[in-house]
Amino acid sequence: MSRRFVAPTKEPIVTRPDRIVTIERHVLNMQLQHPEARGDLSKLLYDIALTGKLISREVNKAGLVDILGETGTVNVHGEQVQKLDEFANQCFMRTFERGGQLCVMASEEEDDPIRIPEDLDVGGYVLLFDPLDGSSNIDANVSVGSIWSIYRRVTPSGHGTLKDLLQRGCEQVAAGYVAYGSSTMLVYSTGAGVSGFTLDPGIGEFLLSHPRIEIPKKGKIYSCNEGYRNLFFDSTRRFVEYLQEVDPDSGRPYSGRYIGSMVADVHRTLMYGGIFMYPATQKAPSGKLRLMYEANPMGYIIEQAGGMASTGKERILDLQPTELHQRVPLYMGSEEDVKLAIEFETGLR
Ligand code: P6P
Repeated sequence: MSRRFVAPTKEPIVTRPDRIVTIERHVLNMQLQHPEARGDLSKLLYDIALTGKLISREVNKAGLVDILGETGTVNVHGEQVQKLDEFANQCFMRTFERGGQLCVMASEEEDDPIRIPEDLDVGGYVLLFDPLDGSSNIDANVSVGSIWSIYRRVTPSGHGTLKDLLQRGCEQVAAGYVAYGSSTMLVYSTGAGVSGFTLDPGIGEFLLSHPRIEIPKKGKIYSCNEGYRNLFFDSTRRFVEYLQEVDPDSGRPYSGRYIGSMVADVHRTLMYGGIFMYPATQKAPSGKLRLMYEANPMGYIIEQAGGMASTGKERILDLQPTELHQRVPLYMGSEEDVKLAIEFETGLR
């Protein structure tokens, strides 16, 4: 008679190092901790994983198939839309419009809110996404990523509106990203810490590889585009110069690392510590990165991992959005490093 498997420990399955945990199993275990949950958020997260697999497959063969090059169209920000951008955008829209969990969506690639087709069901959640962030790097085979943010709707019923979309980042119920790099990683949080999954393309599963990601309280890496140094405001320039001073007792000089792809730069910051910053400049007083589908979801992940995400003056997740594609200066990463940046940007240093 076969012996029943006796678990070697009562540790929850999602953190037991001796088990292979798929993201679907992880999501289900998280749901089971909320008896009131009906499973709609779980279905959304399953579809995030599906979308990540579909986009990963295309990104990883981009060099082989004539999918590179540009569609010749331009998005709302005046940027050339790469074919992979459009493929990723369509992947998100087609996957999520059919699920029945959303009342409205918004994409970096779409000027206006994305309405759920009339013949399909609407639900109680809202999704905002950047389908393929960093896409200007695709032709150079640099890591790119998808960023997504999920809220509960605030309007009572029917199709969602801008009011459902323009919520503060602290109201997010889930957020995360898929990094298409040396491996494809899905990193997400539903408010109880950050978990990372690595795609095994051989079986098409995201497997739990980083059960609980926590960012170091202080790092040794700063990340910004120093090509704009002469456009930085004085406070920003002085902060960067401070990090570059030689003072071994305080761990300076920091190393400079900048990939130019937000998902890659933030993922490195999450894993190693330090600070990623895209500050306001004299040319772009609101910075470049978008609040709703870049700063808020990445800031949520960084905070859930024990870090901080600030505009240099206030918490990003406290900002009340006014426009769908609004930009925001951002400093995110290790708590001590972001606090130091705030001291410079608020004139305390
Ligand atoms: P810059 C990519 O185009 C992107 O939106 C982010 O992924 C990245 O962090 C930033 O812009 C890079 O901008 O001005 O340094 O090229």
